[in-house]
Amino acid sequence: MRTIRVAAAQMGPIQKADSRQAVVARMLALLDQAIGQGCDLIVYPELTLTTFFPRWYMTDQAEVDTWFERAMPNEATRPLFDKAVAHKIALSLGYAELTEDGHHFNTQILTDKAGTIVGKYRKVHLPGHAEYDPERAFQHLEKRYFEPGDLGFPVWRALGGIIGMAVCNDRRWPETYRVMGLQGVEMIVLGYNTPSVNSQKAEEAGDLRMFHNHLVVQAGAYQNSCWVVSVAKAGVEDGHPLIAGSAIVNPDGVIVAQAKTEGDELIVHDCDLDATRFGKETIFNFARHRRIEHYGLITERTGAIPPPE
Ligand code: CDV
Repeated sequence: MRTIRVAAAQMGPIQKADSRQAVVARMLALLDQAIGQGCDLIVYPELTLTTFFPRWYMTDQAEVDTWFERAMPNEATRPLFDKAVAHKIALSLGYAELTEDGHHFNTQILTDKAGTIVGKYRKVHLPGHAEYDPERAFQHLEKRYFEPGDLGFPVWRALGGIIGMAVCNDRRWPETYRVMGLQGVEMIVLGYNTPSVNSQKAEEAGDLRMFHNHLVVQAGAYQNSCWVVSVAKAGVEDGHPLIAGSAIVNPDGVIVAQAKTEGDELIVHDCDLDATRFGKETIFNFARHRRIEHYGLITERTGAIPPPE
């Protein structure tokens, strides 16, 4: 058995006025729990350090940049890295990244147990819009504040396995999982901030949104025979509710641990990476069964074009 004891560190709401230091204090409390339970890896959600700021329309780039991190670790997150290193636990954490040459990404990182960043992923599938949209009940301006990730979907040999990352909306796209599946991924860690309400369809039920949340990660895990650790930022942020439902999914697509609250909550599971083998060697043995001669449209075409009438 190659087991990673993983902790999914769901975060409750973070208000606009909350400081990075206050958030990191909450993250440290979850880290303490994970250390107490002997975890190898703790996974925090998308944009862990701040409120989900893309819901706010801003025109002043200097103001926008206050939501971004120019270095990782930095002064605010150093205590997290220091504690993780002292207790030999790996971290995965989402944050808004501002690069030295001025690029903006929605980023997730993975450290090893020595605190070295061994993996960086930048969100590819940015949902929402770039300009103020008066038709929506609230804004979702990721396309305004971030550039699409420029690193693809890499995987890393870490913690004795093959690990990949994704960020929120990426989890809804089968391509995300398959590109990593084609690199033999054994565990995908991801975080999300998913509004409980559809800004363009008020009547969409919260239950349906939770169903979709789980459907996509369960399908991705099963179809690629890997573990998926899916971690929410949840609860009501400045009047805007986010779904919870953080889950750890096994390679059969079954949820083996799920958060019960909408607050800061740790869920833990021993993930045996060897449990990915059976699916990878049988029904999802890609080398034996895939038919790439029929998949060309996937990379040739972006939008759907129905056949002529
Ligand atoms: N942060 C996100 O990427 N949220 C999207 C919402 C807008 C649908 C999600 O896929 O959950």
